[in-house]
Amino acid sequence: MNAPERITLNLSRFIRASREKVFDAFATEAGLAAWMSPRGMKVRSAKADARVGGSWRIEMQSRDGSLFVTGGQYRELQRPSKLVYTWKWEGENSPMPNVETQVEVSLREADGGTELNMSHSGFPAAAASAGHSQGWNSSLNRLNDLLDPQGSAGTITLLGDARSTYTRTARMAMAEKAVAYKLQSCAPHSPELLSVHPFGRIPALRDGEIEIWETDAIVNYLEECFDSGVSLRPGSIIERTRCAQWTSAVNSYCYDTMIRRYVLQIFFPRGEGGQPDRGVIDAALAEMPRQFAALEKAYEGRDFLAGSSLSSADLFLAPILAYVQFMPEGGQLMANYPNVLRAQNLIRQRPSFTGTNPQP
Ligand SMILES: N[C@@H](CCC(=O)N[C@@H](CS)C(=O)NCC(=O)O)C(=O)O
Repeated sequence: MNAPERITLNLSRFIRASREKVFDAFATEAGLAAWMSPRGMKVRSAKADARVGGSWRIEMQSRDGSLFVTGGQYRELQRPSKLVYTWKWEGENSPMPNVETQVEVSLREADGGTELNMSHSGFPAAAASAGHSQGWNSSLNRLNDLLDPQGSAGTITLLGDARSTYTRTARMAMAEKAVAYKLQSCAPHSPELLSVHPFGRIPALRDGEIEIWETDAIVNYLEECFDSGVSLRPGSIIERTRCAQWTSAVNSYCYDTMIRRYVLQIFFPRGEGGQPDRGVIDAALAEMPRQFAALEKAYEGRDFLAGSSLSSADLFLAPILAYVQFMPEGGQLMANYPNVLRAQNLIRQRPSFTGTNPQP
């Protein structure tokens, strides 16, 4: 009987650091401890006896405390150009029990940095290879954070437009969480954007090979992956649920009324002769008091929508209300809601808001 065919996963990436630094990140305990787990997990312990026949072992820990342990032996070490080592998961959370695979990493000098080519071979099934592809892509993003002078801006790009409220929400989330990124100017439905977002809306996020679209999903990704001590999802169940509730309400009701049928109707008129359609605007203005009344009540006795601290729900609303207040009729209407004004005046003082002004 033929042996079952094994699958090989091939990955490559450019890292803005010398080959020696990249090599050492794979072959020293301090190096491995600093990056060798997907985003959102940490390395609890790392061992590396970097000589041929020497062992390596890593304990990765997820946020809920679960441990994932892997290790193996170094088979070839040629600093700074090549490493070959075996890989075998251990313990109760092993995603691939009793299977030994092999990792081969080659490092080539390129464009002031290192081109890393990796092949991880010996997977018994496509699902196992796909799972490891996700894990490696995320871990290599962390390797990049560690070695690239730009940190996470070396892998994270937000595709969007600084004028878009949703783009601003994502940018505010990154500013609040101190996540470095690049903003790539991109229009809705442009080919570049459609290559990431099937519905062509902005923003979309690229983190290396990982692509995320829909703003709340982007916030979620940041929240799961970057533990800077700032959380945009409240800790208590009720407040976390309020955050989800207000995010949904702001997206489903306020954005449509306040931005799509009011602000955009004035900035990008679609009525007869390229004029704003007054009927559309008046209908939108007529719906706003109900929305402001709900917001006024939510802000009663507090400064944030979901409870006692800033949450992602506030980041969805603030860019919308900034536009509404800027418009003559919108500004007049908003003046009737002191709690809303107080909360907006507060959030507008945050560096995440001032630093993402579309017209700095
Ligand atoms: N549900 C999307 C909405 C994003 C969205 O509508 N963005 C606007 C710009 S602020 C857009 O792309 N508009 C283009 C269009 O509606 O076709 C999200 O949460 O990201």
